[in-house]
Amino acid sequence: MKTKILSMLLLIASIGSAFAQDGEPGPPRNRRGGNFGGPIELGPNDTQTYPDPPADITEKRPDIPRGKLEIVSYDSATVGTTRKMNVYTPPGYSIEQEYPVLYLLHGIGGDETEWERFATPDVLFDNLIADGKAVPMIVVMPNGRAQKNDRAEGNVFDAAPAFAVFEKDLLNDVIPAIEAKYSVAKNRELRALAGLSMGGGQSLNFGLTHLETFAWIGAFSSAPNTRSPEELVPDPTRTKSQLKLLWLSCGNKDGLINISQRLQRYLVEKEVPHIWNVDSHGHDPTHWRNNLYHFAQLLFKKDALSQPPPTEKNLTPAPTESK
Ligand code: FER
Repeated sequence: MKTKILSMLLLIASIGSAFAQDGEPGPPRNRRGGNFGGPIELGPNDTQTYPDPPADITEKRPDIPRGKLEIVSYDSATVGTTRKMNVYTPPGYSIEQEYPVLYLLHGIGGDETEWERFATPDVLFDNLIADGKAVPMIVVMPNGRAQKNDRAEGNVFDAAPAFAVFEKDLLNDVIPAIEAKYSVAKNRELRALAGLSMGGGQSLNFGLTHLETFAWIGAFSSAPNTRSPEELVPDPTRTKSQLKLLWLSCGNKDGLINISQRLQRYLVEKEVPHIWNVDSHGHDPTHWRNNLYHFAQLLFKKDALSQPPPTEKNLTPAPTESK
């Protein structure tokens, strides 16, 4: 019961922090009926394939090596301003090695700090790396609203076009800035792109049409900015041969699930391997955190798409409230 109330409060707080940045408390103006999108219709394959992880995956452990989180500025020729991104370097980061990179994109109400507020990826990755569950990688959290004023202000939906412009900023400005500053691998097999909601749509739109740049793609609760499956995967055979991992997920209480379902159905029809995880969450940070946790463990590993999902048994069970 206590956990239920706590998670309800967290959900309310997260929606508030995602959308109440124009000084008006509560959900954004054009949010319909307390949930985005239309009615939710679940099919037989819309099931949870990866279990909810334990509650402590983002708990700071005092006894393990820590990575570093820093705000980095870069000059964006696309936008014509100096922009900011949040960058995680793993524990023991050294220029003697070349690291793979995950570019991680936020939602419509967020900015370069949103993932940190929602899921503390630095703690999540420190824990996964300490347990040998994820390979050391750099995680770049840029600002996906590619316009001069890139703060999440006013009606956040007005900036939707700037989320499309970000394709250029990412490819021409963000990636070169990261590759100039950090010791990173510069090939597609060691570059991943993932995001939540608007950032999920961006990851599909930019990733699937730039497989020469990204081989690993993750999209959690993708928003209506997601292009049609035919545009994203015009040549299924080619997509199939280039993708190392395509992770699609959505909560079964998320009114945007039809966006992910449309692509997922198409991928099935065209026999493009992918992971489809429909858990019991809504359009909320728990879904994003949990799916990042599982996605991160597959990244940059051999045969990621054919790894069997973990079962409840090989996960540490969440602590029970009372006996
Ligand atoms: C929409 C509903 C939701 C939309 C975008 C969103 C562009 C994005 C939500 C988010 O990023 O959380 O109609 O249109």
